[in-house]
Amino acid sequence: MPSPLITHLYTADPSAHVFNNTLYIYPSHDRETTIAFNDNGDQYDMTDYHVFSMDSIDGPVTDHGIALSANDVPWVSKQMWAPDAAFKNGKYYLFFPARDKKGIFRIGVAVSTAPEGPFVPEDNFIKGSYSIDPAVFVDEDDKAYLYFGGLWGGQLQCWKGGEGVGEDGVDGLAFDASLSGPNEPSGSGVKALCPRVAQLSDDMLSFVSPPRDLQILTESGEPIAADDHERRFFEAAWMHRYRGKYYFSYSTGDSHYLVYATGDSPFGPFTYQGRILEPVLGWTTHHSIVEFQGRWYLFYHDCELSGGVDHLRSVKVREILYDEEGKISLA
Ligand code: FUB
Repeated sequence: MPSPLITHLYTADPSAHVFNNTLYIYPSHDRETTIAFNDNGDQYDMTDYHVFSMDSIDGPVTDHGIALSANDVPWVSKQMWAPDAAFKNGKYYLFFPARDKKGIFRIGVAVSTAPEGPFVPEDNFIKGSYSIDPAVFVDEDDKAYLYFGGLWGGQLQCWKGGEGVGEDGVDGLAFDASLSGPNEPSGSGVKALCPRVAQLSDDMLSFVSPPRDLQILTESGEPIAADDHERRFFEAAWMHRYRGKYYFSYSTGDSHYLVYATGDSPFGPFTYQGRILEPVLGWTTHHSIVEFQGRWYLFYHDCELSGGVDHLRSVKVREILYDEEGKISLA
């Protein structure tokens, strides 16, 4: 079994990117808490982000220290969850979810001139943003997209049809706090909730248009069903491109798989392809996929270092391979 890459802190939800020939990891920073485990994820009570880097996949990992703290973000109340980062316009952008002062998960952005930060946050969250686990993807034509969403504690199921832009600032959706926790749609013939995608403005600070559903279909072209817990989207969106195809990967949550789907456009639709990683030790599973020095890697986390404590996770890495049809397997 691979060893944790970082042992002096607990780290989770690793978003890995290569900037200036160096591999940077943007993870959550897990911390000890007395909050009991619950299905709302209250035990994931993080307050800051560190950025890490590696010059080679087997080399030492450098901790660049605190890159952003909740105390520095005016709109945040608590729970700085899984972040991601991107480079565009000569700047580095850190996207992060957290609860706002009303307890609603939103997505914020912070900017730096260096990949390791420190990052300076915008005063408010991205207008029209909601839920968790932002993954930012800058395509070859330099257009940038934000993928996001998470069920249960991630509140995706709390956003239901509304008219116009509601008081919570989300176009066509209204927030229903009574649906927090494990209240996703269920029942035969019901479609699973979709992850969301929005194109980002050139300055990376706002959505070009309201987020839309990212369709994930079965091989026969049907939307994945809500009760198909081994394949339906739960959280941990990630987008990468391989040989001209778009790969959307994600966690199935309560069935604990990392799976992927492929498509021909960053907006989808995507067709389910299979599993990348079987369940790890711990409830959550979350990852990123990146090419570094000519090989492809899966960054993920498990709870081996903490002896199985769900909210104390550690980042690990494994090489992945593609076959001739572009199917992913672990090396
Ligand atoms: O780290 C907190 C949450 O746990 C993340 O946002 C989810 O993806 C899960 O890993």
